[in-house]
Parts: sequence; structure tokens; C-alpha cells
Amino acid sequence: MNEELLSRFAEVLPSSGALVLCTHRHPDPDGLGAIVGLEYLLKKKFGLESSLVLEGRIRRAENVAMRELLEIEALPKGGVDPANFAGTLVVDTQPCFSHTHPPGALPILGVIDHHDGPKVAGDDEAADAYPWQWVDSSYGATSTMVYFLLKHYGVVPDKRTATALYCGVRYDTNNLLRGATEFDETAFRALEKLADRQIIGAIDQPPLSRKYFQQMRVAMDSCQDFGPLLLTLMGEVQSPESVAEVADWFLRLEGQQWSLAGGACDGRYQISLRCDMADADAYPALRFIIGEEGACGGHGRMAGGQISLAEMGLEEIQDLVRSRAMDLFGLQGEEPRMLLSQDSPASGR
Ligand SMILES: [Mn+2]
Repeated sequence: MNEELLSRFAEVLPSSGALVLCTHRHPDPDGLGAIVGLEYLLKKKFGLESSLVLEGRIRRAENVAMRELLEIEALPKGGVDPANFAGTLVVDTQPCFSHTHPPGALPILGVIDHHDGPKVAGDDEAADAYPWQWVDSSYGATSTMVYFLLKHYGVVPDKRTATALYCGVRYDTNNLLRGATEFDETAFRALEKLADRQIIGAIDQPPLSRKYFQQMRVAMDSCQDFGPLLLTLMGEVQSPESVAEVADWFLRLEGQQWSLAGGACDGRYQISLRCDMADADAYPALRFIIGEEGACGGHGRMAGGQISLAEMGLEEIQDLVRSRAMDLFGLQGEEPRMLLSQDSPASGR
């Protein structure tokens, strides 16, 4: 942990006033957790108010429940009056990522993120891009980094903040099973003791809409089994999160190694790639599959990205993704089996 870097965070903050906190479009529990954690730190330690700006609807049931139960209120994106704020802090993403659009009229004062991407720590250009930047992919969650930032400044999270940060750590690391380091484990254990168990339970098992089950039926009907790869290229989907959810879900098929899912939503073809092998690196794999046509980011065994539907048609994008995935996994000429076809083995392969 670079304590000197953490100390310098205080230097970029205004002496009074308010900040905007934001994350990537369609925020996930880690982005929300990191925002709530920072909001608390700014208030408690520095006496600064902050307003959250969330871009894109939150539709995954767990994320909706987290937002409602923790009463995470946000300004509409167009509702930021630059006169009221000194600057912006960006969490769980980087301003250069295509799915991230901080309010334009405000300076970006700081960035906290654990994703690899176009610019990462160590990149000279990135190091000077903003007054303060803590980008380190050796953390499984940005919420872990925010936990350590609170700790550095001697601030103990209250119950709501601890619950939000805990959700962030556990969802991004899948309960410390995915890409978690000793830092994530330390944060997880400490936050677990402080978090609200009733709320954690309710976020874990939220009510699911009928649409959810309809979407899963479409996914099951679309899933092609290539052996080392499950490929689920859907058409229009209900939310970008459902693409990630489908990729996660099929990864649970026994013996599976990679799960790639895609679906069209909000003018973009969303793509999620997952792998269940310990040392797999999903980001370069998805970077290859998306190529110059789109943008992506990722961490460890998970990566996500999108290709705009403005210039390419849905089928054209699906063909491109399929063909690059076949190239990458050495599956050219392989005949897929539909996951649910009658001749699929009931178990094993
Ligand atoms: Mn994250």
C-alpha cells in the first residue's frame, strides 16, 4: 500500500464546498460501494458535501435492492450545476473508458480504480492525467481501495457505509473467490463485522421480475456449446446487466472454462466474458474479440465491453464477435451444439 499516495489525496481536495462523485454507466455494487464510502470519508474527515451522479439505469435486481435499501440518492446527470461543485472524483472506472462520462464542466480531481484498461498505473501519461490517481489492478474491488483510504484517514465506516463497501468487495470478488488479494480479504473481514446483515441478505436474494425469467429463457435458447467456450449471442436484451448475468450464469456449467455473452441494449451491443480458470486474464481476450470496433475493460477472470450499433448492424456485430471468438479459442470449423439440444450430454462431456 502506497501510504504516501493515500496522503496526497487530501491535497487535491478543496477546503470547503462540494464534490461530484461518479462511476461508470450502469453502476454495479462495487461502483456504488466505492461512492458511498468516499461520500462518508469526505463528510467525516474533510467536512465536504458530495453529490452522486449515476449514469444509466440500474436494473439488475441485486443492484436495485442495494440502491433502495441503502437509500443511495443521486442527482440526474443533467442536474449538476457546475457553480455548486469544486470538482469530480471518479471511482471503479477511469474517465478515458468509453462507458464513463463525468459531468463535462467540472475538473476531475481524482480517480480510484482497479481495472486494467487503456491507461493503467505505471503509464507515464496516466500518472499525470489528473491531480490524484490511484489505479491498481492488484485489488479485487475498488471498494477495498476505498476501505483502505478510510482506514488511512482514521475513519471507521458507519453501518450503512460498511454495508455498501462490503457489497462492493463481495460482488466484485465473488466472496473472495475471484481475483481477491490479501487486501480484499482484510477489507471483507473488517466490513463484514460492521455491515447490516438483514440488508446484506435482502440484497442477496431480491425479488425477480417475470421479465428476468423471460430473459433467462432467451439466453438458454441462444447458448451454443463449443466445449471450452459457451457462446450466448442474444438480440435485444432488457438491460446491459443481464448480459453480464447470463455470462456469469453459464460459467457455472460443469467443466466450463469460458463464457461469452452478448446482447443489444441502449444502442450498443454489450459483451461480457468470464472464465473460471484461476490465472485467466479475460481483458486481453475480450480486447482481441472486440478489436477496433468497440471498447472494453476488465479485471482478472471478467471483462466487459461494447460495440456501438450506430455504425454496424446487430447481425454484423454478432458475426464479428463469433468469428473472432472462434479465432481466439482455435474453434474455426467446429460445429456448436445448442446447450439445450436433446443430444447434449446430461452431465459431463
Ligand atoms: Mn469494480
